[in-house]
Amino acid sequence: MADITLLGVPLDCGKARRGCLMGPDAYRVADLAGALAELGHDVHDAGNLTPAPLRDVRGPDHLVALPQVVAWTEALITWGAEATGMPIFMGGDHALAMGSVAGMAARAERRDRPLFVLWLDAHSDFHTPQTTASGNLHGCPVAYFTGQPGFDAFPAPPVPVPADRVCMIGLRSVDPAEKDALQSAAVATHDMREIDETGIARPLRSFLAHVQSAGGDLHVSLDVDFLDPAIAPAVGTTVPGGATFREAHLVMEMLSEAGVVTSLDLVELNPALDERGRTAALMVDLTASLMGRRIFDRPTQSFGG
Ligand code: 5AB
Ligand code: MN
Ligand code: MN
Ligand code: MN
Repeated sequence: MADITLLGVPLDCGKARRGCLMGPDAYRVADLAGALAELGHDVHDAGNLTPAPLRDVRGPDHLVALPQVVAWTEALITWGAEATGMPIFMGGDHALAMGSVAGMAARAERRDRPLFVLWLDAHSDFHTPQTTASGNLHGCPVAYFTGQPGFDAFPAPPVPVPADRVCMIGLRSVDPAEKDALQSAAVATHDMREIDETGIARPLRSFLAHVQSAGGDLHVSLDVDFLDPAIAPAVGTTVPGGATFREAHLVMEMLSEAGVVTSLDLVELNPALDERGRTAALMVDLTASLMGRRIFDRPTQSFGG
């Protein structure tokens, strides 16, 4: 059974629309801790993280809340590098993944293991401070933690994650600048067009085989907008045509059976946009599936790397 630490990260400055700061408490109200404890895990709620002191940092003028995002990134890297067991980062918007992933990469290096990242999102979040048109830094984390240039205001990621260790599933909104950048990087991208045709298991299975054969740690970053808005309305950036209830659960069940997941982000939940807490409840159920809840039990399996 896993030693799980729930860390609240009420970061709400990766974009202009507010509400994600209530995410950690929405997960507490939906009893994420209880759902995981019921599966036999050792669960500890570490409360909410606070950002590092604000520094005078400079960047392109149109960026939203740059000093604040830098301060959260610093605190997350410091916390993550020392973390033990299985951290679950309860967001907060997706700008938190700059620090959560960079921190987990530092920890993986200490354990002498390569870190892989599964990005479950409608968006590729591969902008740099120079290419983002919105100025919203929740659209930039993957470029940051893979070590793309242009993040001078930020602490350098201690151990950049090579782009070929990142797999994106669920894409359906990718900006032109991101497309160009993704084409020259080695990120594995699986859009909804591909999922419609081949099913969601196929790309996931081959990525999990790769992680298993490399003996890697796997960080999963789950953006609420990965899910179809019909089942998950509580997010500011809904895009139609997302993962269904069963597609999302299948991903979580396969991840659990692979036995490689070592950390998780739950991001972009905006409780002010939820309907009677149903999106928060679904995110809790998905996390429970990831941590072993099953219809019928199945053993850990090799995905044939
Ligand atoms: B999310 C957009 N590409 O840069 C931008 O929700 C959306 O963390 C970013 O995936 C969405 O503003 C960020 C248009
Ligand atoms: Mn995202
Ligand atoms: Mn998104
Ligand atoms: Mn969003």
